[in-house]
Amino acid sequence: MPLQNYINGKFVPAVSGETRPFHNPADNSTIGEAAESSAEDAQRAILAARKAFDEGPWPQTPAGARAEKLFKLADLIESRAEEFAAMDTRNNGKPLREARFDAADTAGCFRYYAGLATKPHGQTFEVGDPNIVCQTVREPVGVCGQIIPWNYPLLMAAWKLAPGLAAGNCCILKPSELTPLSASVLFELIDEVGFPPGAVQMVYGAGDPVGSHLAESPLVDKIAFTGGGTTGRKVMVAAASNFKKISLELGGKSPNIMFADTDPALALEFAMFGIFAGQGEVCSAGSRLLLERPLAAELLPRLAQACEKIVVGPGLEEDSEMGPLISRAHQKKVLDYIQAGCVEGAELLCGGGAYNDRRAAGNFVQPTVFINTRPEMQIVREEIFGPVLAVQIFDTEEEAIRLANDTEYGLAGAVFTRDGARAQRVIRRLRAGITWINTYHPTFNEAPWGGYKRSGIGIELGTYGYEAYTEVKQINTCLNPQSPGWFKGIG
Ligand code: TXE
Repeated sequence: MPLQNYINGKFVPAVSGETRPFHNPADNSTIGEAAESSAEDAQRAILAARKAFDEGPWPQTPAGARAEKLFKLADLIESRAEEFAAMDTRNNGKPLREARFDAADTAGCFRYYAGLATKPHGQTFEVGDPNIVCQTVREPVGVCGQIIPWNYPLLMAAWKLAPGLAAGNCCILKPSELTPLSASVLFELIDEVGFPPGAVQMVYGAGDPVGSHLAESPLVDKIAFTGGGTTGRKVMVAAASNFKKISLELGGKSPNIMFADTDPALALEFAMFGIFAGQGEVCSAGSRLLLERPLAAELLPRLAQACEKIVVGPGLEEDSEMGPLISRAHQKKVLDYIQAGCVEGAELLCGGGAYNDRRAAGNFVQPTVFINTRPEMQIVREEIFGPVLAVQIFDTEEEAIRLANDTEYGLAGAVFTRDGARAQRVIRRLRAGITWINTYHPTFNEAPWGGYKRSGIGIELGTYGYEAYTEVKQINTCLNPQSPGWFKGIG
């Protein structure tokens, strides 16, 4: 049976009855169909969410009771983690070991926000009038539309739903039309936990009309979006209609900076892990490798050899270290970028194409490294979102910082060096929101995640991510009510 929407506490097909097939990127076989919704389906979800928020009971449910449901959901996810991992691998392509990590992280995300729901959130303020107690409380924003991409189908659902629900919002999730699979089981578990109808819903379908309807609707109070910049801009423009609260998590072209005193073995592993984890389809990927010249001489020949040894294959095969890209169209886009790099005069250190063997049926691209790049090249400036690394060489700390910041993006970045003071100096001058010293990629539910510059607006995860799903209300209480004596003719 085609995967169904979850609206007002029930699994339902699209009003039109239409469906859309989805695929396994390792061989492009069709593995199922999901509801192909229209604006009407989205509208039904919005109306149910509006009622659930305006009339309750979810926003009024005590934080402890909300937390209990999210803890239970986390337990259920954990108990089916292996199944979730296999689903994301089949539908997204990533190796099983990565999908297993995502499943564990998803449970952890629900658990973290369940815990946070019951922690103190308000403040009191010392104000100029001794008769006034001035305090703030945090309240849910309202109906939240949550639009997610295909690179972390399950985990991105958690990043959106967990803080949204913990704070008492009514959430409508729109998964990517390319990766609907794991969300269907997530919503089976949500149904099993039993949230009030309309508190948490899901609508499958295309960005336009489903995502665009959520972004435009005056009945939606907040839109949270993760995806590409072009779509992000459309979402922001649509959201301006009723001044929705927005959060946008967009792309990146993040620098992985390595000074010459870095242990070459460590440098090699993290250069590769930074870009090839998740096939490079990771917003925070270290897609630019900035090497201090003496390290480059030693590292690059080793990097070329090591890339050839990466086991590229179907994610469901346990020994696969890198899987296929999400779709034929995306594979073509990445191969076109590689072509553009060659035309612009960059040199391929390794990789550069697809495969002619059994992998030809899937969307595989070889781990690819470009050297002899120039800062103005497309492959250095634009997000490729695939296994393509651009190497840039620097001679001084100042030059490293300049090259690192010479990008429209500002999501992530790393610096590798044994000089602790230099590491701090460089990282502080990096115009990016998520940074690492002597490592790359570790991401924590507890810590804020968000980009500078064109990489987005707002912050997810951590306490910041919870606050982003709340409004702040100021409450002033007078301890000694008396006439203000303002209008002389009264009384
Ligand atoms: O993403 P889209 P695409 C980047 C990456 C990639 C590029 C394009 O560079 O190559 O974006 O990817 C929904 N109104 N990232 O086209 O379109 C869509 O259905 C509302 C980085 O696949 O951004 C999906 O659910 N919603 C990124 C979601 O937006 C719309 C992850 C994301 O799809 C919509 C993915 C509309 N008009 C891609 N049109 C990251 N930051 O991690 C589409 N959508």
